[in-house]
Amino acid sequence: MSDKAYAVTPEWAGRAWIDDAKYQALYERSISDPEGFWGETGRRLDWIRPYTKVKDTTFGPGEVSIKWFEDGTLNVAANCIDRHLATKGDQVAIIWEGDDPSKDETITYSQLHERVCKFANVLKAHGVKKGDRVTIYLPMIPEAAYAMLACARIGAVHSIVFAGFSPDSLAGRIDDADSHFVITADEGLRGGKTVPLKKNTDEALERCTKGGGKVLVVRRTGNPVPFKDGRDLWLHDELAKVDADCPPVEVGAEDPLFILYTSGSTGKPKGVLHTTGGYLLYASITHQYVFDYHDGDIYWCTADVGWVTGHSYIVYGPLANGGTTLMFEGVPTYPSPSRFWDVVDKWSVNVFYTAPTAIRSLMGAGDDHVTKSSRASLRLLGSVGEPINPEAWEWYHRVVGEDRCPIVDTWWQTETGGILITPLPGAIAQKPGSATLPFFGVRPQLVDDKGTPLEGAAQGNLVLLDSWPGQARTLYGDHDRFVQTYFSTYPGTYFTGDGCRRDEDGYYWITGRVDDVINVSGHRMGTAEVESALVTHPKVSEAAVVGYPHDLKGQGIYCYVTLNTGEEPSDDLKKELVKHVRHEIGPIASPDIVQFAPGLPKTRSGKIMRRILRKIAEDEFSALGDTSTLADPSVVDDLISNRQNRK
Ligand code: 6R9
Repeated sequence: MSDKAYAVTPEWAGRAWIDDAKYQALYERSISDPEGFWGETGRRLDWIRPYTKVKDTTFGPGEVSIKWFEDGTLNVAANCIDRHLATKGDQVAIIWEGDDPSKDETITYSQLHERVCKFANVLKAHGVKKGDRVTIYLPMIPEAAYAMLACARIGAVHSIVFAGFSPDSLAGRIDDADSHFVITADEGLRGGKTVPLKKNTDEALERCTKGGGKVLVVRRTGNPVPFKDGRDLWLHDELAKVDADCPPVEVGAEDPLFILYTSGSTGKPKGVLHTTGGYLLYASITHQYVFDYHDGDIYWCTADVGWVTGHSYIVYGPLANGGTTLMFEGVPTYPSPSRFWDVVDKWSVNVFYTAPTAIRSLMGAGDDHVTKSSRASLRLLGSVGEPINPEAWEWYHRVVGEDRCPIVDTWWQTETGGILITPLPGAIAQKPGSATLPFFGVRPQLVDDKGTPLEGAAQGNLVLLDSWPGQARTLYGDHDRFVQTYFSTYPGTYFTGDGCRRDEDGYYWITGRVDDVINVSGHRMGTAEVESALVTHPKVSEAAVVGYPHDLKGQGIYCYVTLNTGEEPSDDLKKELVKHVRHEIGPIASPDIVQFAPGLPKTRSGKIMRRILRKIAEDEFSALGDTSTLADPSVVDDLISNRQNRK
């Protein structure tokens, strides 16, 4: 091995589903015979009508079309619940750990079945049908999982909007999905603070121009909230009116399961659409092999169901596998930075999956918070959402895992549905900071900016040469944008938007986004979204936003703002602009740095040269490169002398 590596221990090679020999053989097979490999693997799901076709996919050039198991039918809720009832009815499906450490609940598969059926009957009673889009704006409470599975049970398409998004963001997503049913809660509770979800929903619905309809409200905190008769419904009232008999609807493998909005290079979020059969199969197989999940294991993914990680690895993957999945309402630091490890001990968690930003912040809080817990139950650790720096990886390994637990650094995206590049813990030696090798069926390639393939050890742009079952099929209502965004940069391949290095051992090291997407605390954010929010402020004329390296968040948000003529820059105005962006998009989009700039560096054709802005934000202005194409090179001097991130 060319770098420091952590070999697979004999114990792991012996106990894991996949050891080195199996990885090699199955990977080979999955690439040389995808039809055969996935055709067999697809049988891990329960099909109503078994498929006869397996793979029908093309990445162009020209038409892009992705279909898996096209003529099969199934139901996702039946796969995640009903088929486990005979053997696992009394096994816990979901452990819910509240924000307040004294509040928790366990839900068995039988209970889950009853609750999801009743929930689905409430949806049906209010006219929700197969194919309808249902917007879910909920905190991390079991009802979020019930709502997802209830939609799946009746063939409705859920669109979850993270509970940290603003009313404006919510409204945009309700309208884009043309959704006429919203599920929310009176309030959320995180780190002891309430989040006004119902109030936000009311505001969002006032702004909607297309979507809207009924609002189903879960009572979470019980604090009084406004209620609109005829439109708003209390979940507990509605549940009292329905029974628990709700047969699962037969759904085509290529019928939509959910839409999930994610940031791209333009201001408008993209409605990534996932379908039923291939998605569930891929979530299920990756959950089993990557986390080496065995019956009886207690598995905890700390993500929120508002992100794709919560979809695939809190709800669909673990439940499809008949597992026990822990759902956590709170935050890593409440009531103290020991919270994660207290929860691990409380429920004897075996597999723990979190994000580098959380690891870095807990690392900063000091080892004592970790070492005072036992963590004896932990066997495997995971990381997702952004590149993990080797120091954080080593700390996670040594302090949290006591050198005993392998770490799976899993690279994937909202669009990929499930994990694509990752070590398998019984098969692949880990190198701190590398996502290592592709999962079955995944064909990564590095290309230079012209699209020329790079062989051997190299650095370039990461593309994928062929489809896998979990891949997104389109952007909701905008297939052209889907083709344009992912398949036109390097025709015939799926472009991930990530830069990547491959080392002498063939290991992949993701270096971060190469487009105008930044990754703040593991959350994807389009710089254009933040810019659009800034320019809606009455005093702002123009704005340019870039990412810069941030110790805890991975990347921070650096905003260059040009004010309207006559407006005076001030610290108060900076604060006001930060507040404005939080209000427009949500707290996850809080600018870290605002720099007032009388002018932005533009080419003669009016394009902002972000390369220069990035360098100045990084405090690396000695290496600005060629500035001769700028319309007015003198703006750069002002930007440098007023730079806000001096190291
Ligand atoms: C699952 C998820 C996707 C972007 C992706 C990449 C970054 C995710 C990573 C990682 C390095 C990892 N990313 N996992 N970078 N190592 N293990 O996060 O989906 O929110 O769509 O973000 O996140 O840049 O392109 P999503």
